[in-house]
Amino acid sequence: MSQTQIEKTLIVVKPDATARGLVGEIISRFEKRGLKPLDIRMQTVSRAKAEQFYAVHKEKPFFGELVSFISSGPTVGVILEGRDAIATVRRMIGSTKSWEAAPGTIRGDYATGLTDNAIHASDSKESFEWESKTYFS
Ligand code: FUP
Repeated sequence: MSQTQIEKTLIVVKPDATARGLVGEIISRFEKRGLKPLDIRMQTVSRAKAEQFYAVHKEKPFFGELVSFISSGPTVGVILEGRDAIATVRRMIGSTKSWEAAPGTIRGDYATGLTDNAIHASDSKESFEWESKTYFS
């Protein structure tokens, strides 16, 4: 049949989207696509946890803004499992910059900015391992 494999990924609904009441809508899209939630947690992450979570970006000029934003309010992290989950979810969330994200993607439908772009999703197995360990710690 196909070459794809069952894998896990992490999505985090960001504070802009939780504030706007989009948690159910966003998780529902993944469920309808056949991605199964395995674990879920709502939390306002501390600055320290946010810095760990985004450690890969620590040298970037936007690091401070990113950390402040993600720790500014409630987030919802979900571990999803499904066929080719990492790439499938990345396609579903759309481009990082909300104004470039295609309609029909989560960012294309709901995101309003660059830092406040509604959702995070792991972009590789390595980032999934690090991010899920950090988020659920
Ligand atoms: P993505 O994996 O699509 O979330 O995007 P990146 O890993 O490139 O960026 C991580 C986060 O930093 C994104 F959610 C958006 C944010 N960002 C900024 O706030 N400013 C920038 O100039 C670039 C990215």
